[in-house]
Amino acid sequence: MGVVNVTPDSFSDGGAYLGTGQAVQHGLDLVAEGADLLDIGGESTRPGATRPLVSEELARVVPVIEALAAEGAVISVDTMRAEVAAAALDAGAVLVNDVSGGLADPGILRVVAERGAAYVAMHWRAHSDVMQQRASYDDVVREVHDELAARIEAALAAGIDPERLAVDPGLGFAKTADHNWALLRRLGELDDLGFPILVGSSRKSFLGALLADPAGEPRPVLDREDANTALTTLAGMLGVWAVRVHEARASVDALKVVARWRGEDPGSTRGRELGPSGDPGRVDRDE
Ligand code: PMM
Repeated sequence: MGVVNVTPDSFSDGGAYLGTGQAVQHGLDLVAEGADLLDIGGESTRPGATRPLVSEELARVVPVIEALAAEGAVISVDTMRAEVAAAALDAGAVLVNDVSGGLADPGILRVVAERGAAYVAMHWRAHSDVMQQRASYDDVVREVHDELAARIEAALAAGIDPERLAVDPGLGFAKTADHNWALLRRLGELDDLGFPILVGSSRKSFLGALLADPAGEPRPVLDREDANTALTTLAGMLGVWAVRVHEARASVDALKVVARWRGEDPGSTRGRELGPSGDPGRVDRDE
């Protein structure tokens, strides 16, 4: 999943692709690098961020989704709002990536269900301006597991197709670096939720801290790519469904290595798809 942030303030690429034309070109570049899915977002969720107006978010994402869908790209919309999700699905998106897992705007679950769209429920506790005050856990992996289980229940109760649902531990959202590492180390404990897992570690500050210079200065965001590729490899080996990344090529290469190492077809990094509505189950695109 390649990230296209159409925002002025995302932490790693804020403002870089704010114009529709720039965002569309960036999306096409990600597809050319091998991204299977493009995640278009119009709201920054960096720690401390305040929210855009609904009208601003719509104006950012809808034209980009329309243009990229017209080019044949598979589109996900990164939004917590039912109204934006509906407009994005109308514009050609097929998946709603909701970092709040339905907590910010419960109406989003019904929108996804009614349209038969796919849905990613991420672990989340609060909006970005206050989320780090909620980064307190006795056992982060158990609590993320149980809180995701509750979001799965809500999504299914709203009528979302279980074959079109994935979950995400939400690295960096109400989590410290230690919490993120615990979740990555014990990612397998989320398997019993029974849904495909998406992981988004790309460029996040826990990697900057890991790679800090001797004076303790975090590694700049654009220089965290190699470490992220290492995480893509580990995530691939753990069998995650998708990784959410800002640059696709290195992660696609890493997943090809994992596939070959497993004895699978390295020509494809695509595993289970959250299949189109009506499919009996998750399908393998390359079968
Ligand atoms: N991280 C960000 C935004 N959206 N969505 C999912 N499912 N998982 C994530 O980890 C996630 C996300 C924040 O990163 P960005 O500002 O670089 O897009």
